[in-house]
Amino acid sequence: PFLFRLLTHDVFIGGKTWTTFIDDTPDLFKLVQSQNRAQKLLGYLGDIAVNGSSIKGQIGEPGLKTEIVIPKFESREDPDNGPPLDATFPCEVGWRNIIVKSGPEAFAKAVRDYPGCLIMDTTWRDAHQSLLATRLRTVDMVNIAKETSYALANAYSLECWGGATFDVAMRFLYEDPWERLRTLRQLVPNIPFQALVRGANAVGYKSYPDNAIYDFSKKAVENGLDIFRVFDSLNYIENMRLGIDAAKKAGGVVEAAVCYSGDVANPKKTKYTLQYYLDFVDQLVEEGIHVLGIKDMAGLLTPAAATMLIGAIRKKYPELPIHVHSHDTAGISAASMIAAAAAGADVVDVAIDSLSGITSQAPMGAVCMALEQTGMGTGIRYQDIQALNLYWSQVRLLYSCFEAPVRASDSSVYGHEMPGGQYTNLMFQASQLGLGQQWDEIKRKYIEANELCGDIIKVTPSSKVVGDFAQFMTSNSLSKKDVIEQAAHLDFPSSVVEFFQGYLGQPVGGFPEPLRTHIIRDLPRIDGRPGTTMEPLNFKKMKADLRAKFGKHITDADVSSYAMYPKVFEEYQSFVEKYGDLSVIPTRYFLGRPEIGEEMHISIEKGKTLIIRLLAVGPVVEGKGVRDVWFEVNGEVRAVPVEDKS
Ligand code: 3PY
Ligand code: ZN
Repeated sequence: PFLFRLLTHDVFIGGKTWTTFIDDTPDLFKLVQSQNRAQKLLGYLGDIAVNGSSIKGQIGEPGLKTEIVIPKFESREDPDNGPPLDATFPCEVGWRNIIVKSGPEAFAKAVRDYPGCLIMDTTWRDAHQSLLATRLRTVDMVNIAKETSYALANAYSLECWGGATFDVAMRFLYEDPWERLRTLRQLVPNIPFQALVRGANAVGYKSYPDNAIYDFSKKAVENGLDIFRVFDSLNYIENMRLGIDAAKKAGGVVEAAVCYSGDVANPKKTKYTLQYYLDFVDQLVEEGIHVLGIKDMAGLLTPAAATMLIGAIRKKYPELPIHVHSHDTAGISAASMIAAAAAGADVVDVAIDSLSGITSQAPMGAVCMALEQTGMGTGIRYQDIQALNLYWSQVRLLYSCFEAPVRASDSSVYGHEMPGGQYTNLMFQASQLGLGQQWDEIKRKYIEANELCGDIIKVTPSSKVVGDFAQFMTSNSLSKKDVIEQAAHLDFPSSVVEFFQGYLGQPVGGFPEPLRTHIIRDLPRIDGRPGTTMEPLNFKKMKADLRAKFGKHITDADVSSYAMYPKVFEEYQSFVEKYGDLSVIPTRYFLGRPEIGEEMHISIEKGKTLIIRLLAVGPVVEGKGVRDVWFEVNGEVRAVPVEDKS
C-alpha cells in the first residue's frame, strides 16, 4: 500500500525529479523515513519471532512479560514529607548544583563538611554489571529517571556510566553509550553522575595512546559526566597519573581509587598491608585529587579492615573526602559500609534493594536505615527507597534471563579474590565452555594463576588475565608446578602474554622471573607506562574514514567509541544500518519471542507510536532458508522475510 501511495503522489504523475521531491514534499519524505524505520524494526522483531533473541548471555525468556508498573511515591503526597514528587519534570535540588556553580574543589569540601554519610547508588552501573551481565538497557533507566531525581536527590552520585557498560551497550545491546549519558542527564539534572574509568585503559581492556584518554575524558564531561572514579588494575601510579590528569583537565571531579586486595587486618598477609595503602594514598594525594576512593572490587574489606584502613587514612588526611566501594559476595558489605562510615568515610556505595547483595553492592534500604540510627543520616527517605524498589524488583525479573546461577553468599572470595562482576561472568563462561561442573576447580585455578602472576591486584583488565590463565590451566589440566616447568613451551592466552610483556603496566613488586622470560620469550618487554610508547591517534582522519564508511551522522563522540572499540563500533553501526535504532523497543519485546496475536506498542519518536501485532510466521521457502513473518502495523498488513537460523 505504501508503494502505491508513493506512485500515485502527484509529483510522480507530474514527472518531478527526486532532489526537488525531498525539498518540496517534506511530509511525504518524513512518511518514507518513518515507514523505513518501521520496516527495519519489523526486521528485528521478525528475527526474534523466528529465531528467538540472539543477545549473547541470554538463557531463555525474560521473566516478566507484562508492562512494568511505575510506582506511586505516595508518602510524597503529604507536604510534611518534603518537596512533592512531580515526575512531569525533574527535581532541581541536589549536590550537582555545587559542581556546576562552584567546581570540583567546592563540591569536595561540601561533601567533607556534610555531617552524615552520603550514598552513591550503583544500580545503573555496577549492580547490573555484577548481577545481570551488564545488560540493563537505557530505556529501563529512563523510565524511572525523573522519579529517581527526587527520591535520591541527596545522593552524592548515581553511578551510571563506565566500567563494562560502554562496551556492552554497543556490543550486545546495540545502543550508543553517549546517548545514554545525554538522555539520563536531561532527566536527572540534580544528582552528580559518576563513571568508573580504568585509568590508562579508560573503558577498555588495554592501554590506549594518551590522547585517546584525554579525548575520552573531555567528551564524557561534555556529554554530562561529573565524577570520574579513576583506578588502575595494578595500582600502578604512572597509569593513575595519566587518568587523574585527564579527568582533571576535562573539568571533572577526580575520585582517585585505591584498589583493595588482601586483608589489612590479617598480619599474615604481608603484601597489601596498611602501610602499602597509606603509601599509595600519599602518592595519589600528591596528584591533587578531589576525593579518595577505596575500591574493594571483590568484597574483601571486612568491618575490622574497614575500621583500620579508613580510620588510618582519616587520621592522616582529615580534609580528604573518602568514598568506599565494596561488593557483597561474602555477605558482609553492609556491615563494612557502616564500619567505614563510622571510621570517617564520607560516602558509601549501595544498590537498590532488589539489585543488591551477592556479587553486587550492599542494600540501600538497610544501609540507609542503619546509618540513620547511628546519627550518620544519608538524607534518603525510607519510603522513597521502597517505591523505587518496587520498580527495580520488576526489572530484576525482566532481566532474569541474564542471571548467573549465583544464589547465596560465598566466603570463598577471601581465597580467590575475584571481582564481583567477574565472579558471575566466569561462572557463566565456564558453563559455556562446558566447564560448568568444574566451577570449584576454576576458583582453585584462579588462586594458582594469581600466584603465578605474582599475587597481583585483580580488577578489570588484570582480573581478565588471571581468569583467562585459570581457564587455560583448567582446560589443559595444568597445575601451578606444570606451568612453571613447561612455561617455555606452552601456548599461553594472549592476555597472559601481554600482561607479562608489560602492556597493562607494572604490578606491585614487579613480574616474577624466570616465569616472565619463559612466557614472553623474545617478544618486546615494556618496563614503564605502556602509553608512553604509543603513537597518538589521528581523530580527524578517523572521523573522515568513519563518515566515508557509515555516513554523515558520525559524531566526535562516535569517533571516541571507535577509538576504544574499533571492531565493536563498526559492527554496532552495521547492525543499526540494518535494523535502525532499537533502543525504542521495550525490553520484553527486545529480548522475548512474541506470541502470535500479541500487540506491541513501540514509540519510535515523540507522538508516534507503532501498534504492531504479530499475525503469522510463514513456512520456510524451499532452498532459501527464509520465512515470511506477517505483522499488522497500525492497521496495515506487512511482511518481512527473515532467515531461519535453526
Ligand atoms: C570494571 O572495571 O568494570 C569494574 O567494575 C571493576 O571493578
Ligand atoms: Zn565494583
